[in-house]
Amino acid sequence: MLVVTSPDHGRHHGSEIYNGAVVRSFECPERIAQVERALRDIGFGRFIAGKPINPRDLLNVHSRQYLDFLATAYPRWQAAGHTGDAMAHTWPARAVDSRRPNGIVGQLGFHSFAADCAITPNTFDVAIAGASAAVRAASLTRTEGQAFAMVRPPGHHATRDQFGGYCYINNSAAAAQRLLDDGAHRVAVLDVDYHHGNGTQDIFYARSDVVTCSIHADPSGQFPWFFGYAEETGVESGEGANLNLPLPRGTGIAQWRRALDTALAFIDTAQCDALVVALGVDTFEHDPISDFTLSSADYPGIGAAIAQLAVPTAFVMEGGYLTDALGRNVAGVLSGFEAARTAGV
Ligand code: Q9C
Ligand code: ZN
Repeated sequence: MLVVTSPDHGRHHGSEIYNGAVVRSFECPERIAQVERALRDIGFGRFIAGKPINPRDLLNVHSRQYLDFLATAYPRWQAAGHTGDAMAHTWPARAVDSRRPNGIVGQLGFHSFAADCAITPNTFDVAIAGASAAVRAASLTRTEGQAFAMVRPPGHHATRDQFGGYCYINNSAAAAQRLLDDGAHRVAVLDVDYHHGNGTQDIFYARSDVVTCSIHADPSGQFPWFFGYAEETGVESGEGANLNLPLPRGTGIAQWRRALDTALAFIDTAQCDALVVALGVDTFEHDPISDFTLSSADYPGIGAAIAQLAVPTAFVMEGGYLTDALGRNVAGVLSGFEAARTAGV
């Protein structure tokens, strides 16, 4: 499988609020270093770097105002006399039609929804490079059949105009849109990260040309808290094109696999001719911020099941925070997928 990299990802490492203190984020450069090591150890894939992105690929999934904000947020933060990472501390809570303030601190709140997601001097460049790799992976599925975007920061929580949950640019959404622009009739995004893919849901919520499906922890007890319920099914022409499969605390592989079967049947029925897998492995039993109980031995079977859809498939790296196991679990999904594809089953 082709592995598309974002070589300078290590230039971004944000901070987050955790247990009442500001700490270095769980979403750290070592994550991708581990994935790369695990893939190289088993001789998996051919590595190529992402290419600079066409701005169109970003404007399809994010507003221009948001992209301009992200691009200038750090220098504005500094110019306003602040130091350290740019973080919001006030949000337009429950005010749907909030005005957009002028000041940098107010705009940080306006364009974000969580205090786990800081902007560092290089955050914008690194996030764009990740999206570039995801879009390139999507394009290459036309000739390759499948590809993996080995990127960070992740993207599935980023909405059209808000960052949060360690995500700034929605890499999976940009990949899905690229597949459409390359000629796919309908694209599915299957989100297997432990957390609900609220950003991807948001971006495609009123559309039927991208079908979104997320398997995740019940948001009544877990981030992103305000999205991810089963009754969120889409609006307008997107009605019925979003499927949420929330699962209880402690979910293990048997229950998780039943949800995957439901998801795969949903995608199959929608007659999608290309697939993006938002690949988080924070479903792992020892993940430090999650509570599902999947084991490393479970991941190859997940990849093999996804291969049954038999459509061009772009995997895009999302979450997974037990760094030591991340490589093994990601390699498990990808090699399970590839083995099933090669066997043609
Ligand atoms: N400090 C992804 O997996 N906030 N994002 C963390 C613990 C939410 C996870 C709270 C975690 C977001 C892509
Ligand atoms: Zn996650």
